[in-house]
Formats: sequence, structure tokens, C-alpha cells
Amino acid sequence: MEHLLFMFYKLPAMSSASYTIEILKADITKIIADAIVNAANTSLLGGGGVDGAIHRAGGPEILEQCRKIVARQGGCKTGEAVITTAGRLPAKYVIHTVGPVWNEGKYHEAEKLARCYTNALQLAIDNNCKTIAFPNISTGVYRFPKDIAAKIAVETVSDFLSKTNEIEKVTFVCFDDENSGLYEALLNLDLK
Ligand code: AR6
Repeated sequence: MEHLLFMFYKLPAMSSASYTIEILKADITKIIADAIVNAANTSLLGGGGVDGAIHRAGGPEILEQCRKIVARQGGCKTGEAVITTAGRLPAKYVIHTVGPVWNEGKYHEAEKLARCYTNALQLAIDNNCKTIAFPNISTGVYRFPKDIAAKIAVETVSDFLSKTNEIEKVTFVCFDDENSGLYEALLNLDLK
């Protein structure tokens, strides 16, 4: 199922970073990267969608580590991120972040979604990750409008990468045609 839709490579200019952003149409559990990101919930104890797929494919070690985090800090707040093993997955780590539930945009949802991306990227750097793959956080069960979410994801990640020199590649893993079309259009516009 995996196929590459778009790849952008930013050449290092004076005082700016070089990095690659790619868009894949794929199942994120199959991605080889230092870290894949999970769209979790505040309990960190699993759920449906991409969260269910990651725990199913990665095996019980991921949940064991999530439980330890819960015992230590009581779950994960919206916009924040925690890291665990990736268990049996081909990635090294899973970074679990909790996207906002869309509620007509009245509760700082855009800001909270942007924080998911920046906190996951910072946690990846703190764990020496060079490559990271994101799903389309909050655009499933949490009902965030896909067009607004894609714009936030692309802008937040591009901005972060242009200011740091530690992440080499970010992959946006899209699961449906609407999301992949939106990401392609945005990256063509913003980065070319
Ligand atoms: N690979 C990549 N993307 C996927 C996959 C997959 N295997 N499966 C689904 N998606 P969602 P949310 C896409 O609902 O909206 C969970 O129950 C999906 O098409 O997984 O952040 C958690 O426990 C969509 O575009 O996450 C929370 O309770 C995107 O992943 C809640 O859902 C996100 O959809 C979080 O809701």
C-alpha cells in the first residue's frame, strides 16, 4: 500500500538547516524511522484508529511502558508528548501525543495541535532521532477539519525544521486521499 506522493529537499542556505519532508500514503505501523508518532488520548492506554493499529502491531511492550508513564505522571495532556519503545514495529520509538478534540475552534484547538507537532519534534531530538513520521493527528475520531489540520502540520513542522539542524527527515503519513491531496497541495505551494 505504501507509496511516495511527494518529496521536498531543502538545501542548506547560509544559516539555515537542510531537511527532507515527504508525504507517504501508507500505514504508519510499517514505516522505518527513528520515531513514529501516535495520535493517542490522555489516558495513554490505547484506543481505536492509528492508536489501536500501533498497539496491535507493536505488541504489549508499548502498553507496558505507557502504564509506567501513567503511574509516574498520570497520562499525557493535550498538546504534550511522551516516548516509549516501538516494540515489534520497524521504528525505534513511538512518540505518543494527544491531539485536541475539535469543538468549533473555540478552545484553542489550533494552538494545541501545533504544540503536538513541536513537542513531538523536540522529544525526538532529545532522544537523538533524525527521522520521524507523523500521522494526521486529530483528523479522525477527534474531528479536526482536515484542511486546517494539514496547514497547521505543514507550517509548524517547516518552521521548526528551518530553525533546528537536528531532524533530517519528516514524513507525513496520510491514510486517506483527502489528507494526502491536502498535504501535496500545501507543500507544493509553501515550499517550492
Ligand atoms: N496509519 C496511518 N494513519 C492512520 C492509521 C494508520 N494505521 N489508522 C488511522 N489513521 P485517529 P485522532 C489516520 O482517529 O483523530 C483513538 O481512539 C486516520 O485516517 O486515529 O487524533 C485515540 O485513542 C486519521 O486521518 O486519531 C484517541 O482516543 C488520523 O490517522 C482518538 O482516537 C487520526 O485519526 C484520537 O483521535
